[in-house]
Amino acid sequence: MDKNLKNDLLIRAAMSQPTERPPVWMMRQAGRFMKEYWEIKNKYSFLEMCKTPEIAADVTMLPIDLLGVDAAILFSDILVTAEAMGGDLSFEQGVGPRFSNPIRNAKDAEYLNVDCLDKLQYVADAIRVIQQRLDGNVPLIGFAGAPFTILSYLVEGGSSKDFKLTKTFMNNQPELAHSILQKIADVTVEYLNMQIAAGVNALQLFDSWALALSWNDYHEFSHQYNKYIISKLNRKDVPIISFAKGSSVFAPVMAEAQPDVVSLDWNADLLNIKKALPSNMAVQGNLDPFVLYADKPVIKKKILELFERMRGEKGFIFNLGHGIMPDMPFDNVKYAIEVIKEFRY
Ligand code: 1CP
Repeated sequence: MDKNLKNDLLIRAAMSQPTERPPVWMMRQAGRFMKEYWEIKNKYSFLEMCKTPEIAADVTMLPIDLLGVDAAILFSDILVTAEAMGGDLSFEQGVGPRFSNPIRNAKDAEYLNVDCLDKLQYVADAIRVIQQRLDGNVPLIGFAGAPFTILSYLVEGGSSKDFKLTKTFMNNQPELAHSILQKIADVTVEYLNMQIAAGVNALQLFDSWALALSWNDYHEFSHQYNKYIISKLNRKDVPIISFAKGSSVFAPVMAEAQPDVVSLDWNADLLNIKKALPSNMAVQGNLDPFVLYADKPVIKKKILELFERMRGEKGFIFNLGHGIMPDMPFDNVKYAIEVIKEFRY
């Protein structure tokens, strides 16, 4: 554990050590629900923000300075690995990510380049600037997208509701799908090890769309690559959080990949899940993010319900089951964090 951290709650909880209260951070905490984000975003494109270390650091620091969360998360996106491999990525306002060169067959996939770590150096640079700014106050979480989730964007050419093209691609061209997944996995190993070398204190692997997969397909097209990645990280004292949305049914399989923390959404009872996992494996989650639209007494009640359920458990990190929505009232998010920070086991 990094002895230089002034607040190491997240690291202790991730390592299943005792904490005086659950640590809190929220997915998409460095984003669009803050007017301070828009003051920066109005001047730059999203990718410019990610690729300019000083700006990425400014945005990463917003939730630390304005909300007082227990961890910072690098301002970037899961799709930067696919871009470095050759995907022609843009982010359109209100539409989301788009690849203009989607992959539907072997010829389309020819552009994919695994030797691309140099194109991601800006992330290592951003991590170093952020760590200077954080000055040991709270840990910094680095991250990457899991191969299946990245593949889905490359095949669909953007976001998808039903993953029809991705599933048809995997069903009809499984060998090609596997060769691409392996390439993404190899880049992700190098990329996350680069983040560790640059100084992140924890890592999260986002398999946001694993929920689309059947039990067998999850094993074949997602789990084995996540396991491969986690097994190849120079993790030393850097805990690894494995996140999937809508996937509590996969939690025991996620645990087989041996992350330090399994992060789940709100479908599951977190305590029941924790009891089903190895005893030294922590859990992260799992408040329904839509609770943050409710009145403050409701927000407080739902947070305390979760905390009472988890009372006495080592290895629990508070998070939402998925990200903060862009139109969530800032005041409610801030209030939730105050409630969490006042709680004591
Ligand atoms: O959490 C944070 O605040 C840190 C930064 C971060 C992270 C961890 C961003 C900034 N994106 C991500 C991960 C990410 N990106 C995921 C995994 C987590 C999740 O499930 O939400 C996914 C699926 C993406 C893909 C993505 N990036 C989308 C589409 C989501 C979908 O429905 O398909 C979108 C809209 C983005 C853009 C993006 N990424 C991040 C921000 C702040 C934005 C908005 C850019 C803008 O201001 O226009």
